[in-house]
Amino acid sequence: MRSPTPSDPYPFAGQQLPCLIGGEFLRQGKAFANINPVNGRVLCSVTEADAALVDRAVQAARAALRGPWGRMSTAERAALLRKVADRIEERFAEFVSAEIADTGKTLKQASSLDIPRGAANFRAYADLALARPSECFEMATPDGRGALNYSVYKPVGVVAVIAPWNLPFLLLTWKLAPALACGNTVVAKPSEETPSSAALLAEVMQEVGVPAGVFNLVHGFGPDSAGAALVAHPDVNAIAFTGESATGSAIMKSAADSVKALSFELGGKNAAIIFADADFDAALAGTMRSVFANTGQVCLCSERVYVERPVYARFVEALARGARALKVGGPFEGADMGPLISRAHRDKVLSYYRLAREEGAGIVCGGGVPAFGDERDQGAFIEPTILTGLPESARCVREEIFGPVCHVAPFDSEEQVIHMANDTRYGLAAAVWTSNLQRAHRVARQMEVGIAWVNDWFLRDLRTPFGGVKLSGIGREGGAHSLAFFSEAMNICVKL
Ligand code: NAD
Ligand code: 6OD
Repeated sequence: MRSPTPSDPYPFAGQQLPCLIGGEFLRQGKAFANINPVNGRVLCSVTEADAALVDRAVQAARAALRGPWGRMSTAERAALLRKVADRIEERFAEFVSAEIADTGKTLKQASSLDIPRGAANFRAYADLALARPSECFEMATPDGRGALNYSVYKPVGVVAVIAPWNLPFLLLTWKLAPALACGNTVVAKPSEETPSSAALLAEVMQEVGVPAGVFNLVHGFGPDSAGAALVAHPDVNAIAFTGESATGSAIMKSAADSVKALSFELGGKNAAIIFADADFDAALAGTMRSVFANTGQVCLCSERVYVERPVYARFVEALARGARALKVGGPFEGADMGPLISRAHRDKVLSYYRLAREEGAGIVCGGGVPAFGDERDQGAFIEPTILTGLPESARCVREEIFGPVCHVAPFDSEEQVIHMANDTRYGLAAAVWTSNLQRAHRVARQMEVGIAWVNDWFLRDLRTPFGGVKLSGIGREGGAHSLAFFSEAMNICVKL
């Protein structure tokens, strides 16, 4: 798989990205601009689906359930999903180009995480769907009747997949692949900030022969646009959504009228806990990653770092040294950190940098915007930032910022840090750094989150449950959990 070079063009330069509905690429109605966050330039325009186009997409998906897709065996569907993965790899450079153009993320990350995970998602769910066991219960009643109960798994129907902009391809395919593997048809809506990798995927679906209407793609915004129309549509059976907690809440209200099944992966305010007995260098490198990866725009990022007092000062100093050494720049500059997704998001993150000062934080490093003296000054770059000295009640310690920033606080006991880490309305992820095995298990288990890493961060096995508690989500995906959400289990009871 070849990574793109600066001479590889953005695949959709000067074009209008279409929606894909019932096997037809459609460019009609309104369009909006797709902006490159590295320099503020327009990359392409994007067809915005209105309620009528969303309705066509849902009807196409409904019709496709009754077509060849509905009659295919799991093995035939799995074979098609593997072809999708193969084709993503054949067009790897284009996918990476599309992803880095929309997000400005580093070439290294897009080539090693975002796009490979997209292909891996399709392969993983092809395998998992094929290997799915069925339950069987033999029963006998006291009056001598007997029966054999077995379970069959049917598609839920038309699934809406709504994705955010931070890991666009990884997160879209994370839901799309199991939805298709289970025999559903899908109307997908990527974020308005990141339409390009989804647009390429639409081409790939056509190229490998996924039947018309099985995968439909609509572009647009949330409120008063494609997103809101999709989640309110009465013919959508289930919604798999990743995004902000507030958006999840709005979607839940809208979906309530037609009682849709919901799976939500939402925001986080995740803690990293570093005990004094941790391997210092490993904890430092892991925390650098967990705070600054993808410019802090990963729902799993650590925005609260708790360090045991004996190593606190040394850890803060080393983290600040690491943050100052991060090279900030565009995808092809060998940078460690790209821009934020947009100027609007940068305004939000900068408002938290200002708020931190007002709340009395020490700004150990960063806190502003880098100056390049070239076109990148029109982009959405921001400095990696480390805060200290805030009370646990400060808004900067409680609210999700979603940027390259963390607050570092000392702690004195295991009991205290468990309380601090759990004292949040979110509950997505935690990272615990210690060389004491018993403490590792004890503390990890007490984290009120969906996933706790011990001595690592963002190490993923796609068979494991993934999701959040409290404001961080509803339900679990991953492995058998995704298969369960995207299927209707049915019991057949045969009298013996
Ligand atoms: P967002 O909620 O603003 O948007 C996500 C998607 O929802 C976009 O496609 C958007 O157009 C759509 N949308 C917005 N309002 C809608 C509405 N009313 N009806 C239907 N669709 C609507 O989120 P974002 O800013 O794109 O992403 C960042 C957020 O996502 C952060 O809060 C982050 O923590 C969260 N996130 C969570 C996970 C997880 O796995 N838990 C993963 C990635 C991102
Ligand atoms: O790795 C995954 O499967 C996953 N859903 C990651 C989410 C990352 C959030 O930004």
